[in-house]
Amino acid sequence: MRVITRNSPATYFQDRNGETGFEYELVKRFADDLGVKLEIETADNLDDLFGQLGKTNGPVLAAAGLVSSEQRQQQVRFSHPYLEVTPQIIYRNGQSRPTNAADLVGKKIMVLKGSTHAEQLAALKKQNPAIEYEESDAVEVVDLLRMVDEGQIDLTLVDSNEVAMNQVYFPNVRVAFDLGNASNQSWAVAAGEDNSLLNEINSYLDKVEKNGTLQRLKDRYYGHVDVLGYVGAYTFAQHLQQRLPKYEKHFRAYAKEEKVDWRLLAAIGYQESLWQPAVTSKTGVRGLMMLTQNTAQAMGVSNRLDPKQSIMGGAKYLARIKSELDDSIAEPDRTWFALAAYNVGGGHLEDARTLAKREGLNPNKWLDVKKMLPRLSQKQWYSKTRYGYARGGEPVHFVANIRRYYDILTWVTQPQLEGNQVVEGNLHVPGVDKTKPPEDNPKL
Ligand code: BLG
Repeated sequence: MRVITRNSPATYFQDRNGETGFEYELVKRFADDLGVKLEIETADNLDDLFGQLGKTNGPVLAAAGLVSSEQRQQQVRFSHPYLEVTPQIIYRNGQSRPTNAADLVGKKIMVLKGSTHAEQLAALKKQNPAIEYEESDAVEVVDLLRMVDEGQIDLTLVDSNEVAMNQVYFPNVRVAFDLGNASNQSWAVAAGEDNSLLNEINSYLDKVEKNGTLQRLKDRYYGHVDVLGYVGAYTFAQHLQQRLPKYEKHFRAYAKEEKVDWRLLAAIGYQESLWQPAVTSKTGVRGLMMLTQNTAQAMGVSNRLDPKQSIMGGAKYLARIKSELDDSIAEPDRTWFALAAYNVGGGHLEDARTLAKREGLNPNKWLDVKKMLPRLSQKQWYSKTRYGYARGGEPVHFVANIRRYYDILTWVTQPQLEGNQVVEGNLHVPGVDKTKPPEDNPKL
């Protein structure tokens, strides 16, 4: 089955583990359900995308964050909706905040050529001819947000899901106001009489809506602001730019040495200390990776406040506790168990697994064991365990937060620089090569 999409974090992109993105994950499950092979094609811009879809026969669908509009319905057929989005005017923090359409006058505005946002601005301009805007087919949504973030343009108009996802890259980007009503994203197939593909798509989308798969995907891609809060999301974006570059080379180097993913290590460091080397917890645990005195000693760390040593110790400890986990625990759960053990210790984690078994749950599934961990702080439960009391709620939050940071880090870091090179300061926004100045950047 051929799928036409766009190369952007909300749709489809490559990361170290291969192909990913919200649309990709949704459409891959669909292909797996049908038992067919997926062939992904990317279109450079929206006009191309609709052109490609129109030209083809055979099973082809477009999964590219498309909103059905009257104009588009003349060209293609849309599926049931899977995501509700609202178009939002975006401005730069520190500038005066536009609050209505009249405030768009005199501003430098850019949107994607051929987008529903361009259609919306065209309609506004009819009522208010003083509004000026530019349509570009050389950019993606992330580029537009970056240009606002860096002050190259004043405003853009993008969908709320893109804002939610990209907030963590762009600390200066803010929502000015919603322009118009919510609309729905759908997949599209070529115009025609044959409804067989469209029917399959619709029953698949109905199914993932009912069984919760769709909601889980939405949470993972668009839920950061809900989980981190707006302040947390800006703060993370700021720390990504200001703090991570100082430690990135250590994360990469020791992750490589211990054969763990450096982004996971960096995510632990963020959860532990917000990437600050001199922190001490109430319990006397210290440093960027928050090592206890015992752990530090066992890992050969003489100064826990030295960020390089701390990261070395954290990497070693993570690799060690992971290798000590029961062989029956498979990935990806194995990684979540290792994180929990990093925080609460292997003994208490074992206790929670035992409790899970007693309850008829699966001791090898993180989803089951995380339900048991909080019981380790209740006497009726911990009194019957081997290692006794533990603050079992803490590793549950710990793992959830780290997974969130890890997801974000896998999007913002450049996959092609993985491996043998250790490169400093190469935060990457998909679609834009941040290592090049704007004038050398073919996308801008
Ligand atoms: C962890 C240790 C584990 C240890 C557990 O504590 O520290 N991990 C590291 O040092 C990396 O080795 O397991 S044990 O050896 O089996 O006992 C349990 O003691 C650290 C945790 C503790 C936690 N942070 C890394 O996640 C912490 O500081 N909690 C207190 C927070 S506060 O002071 O109440 O805010």
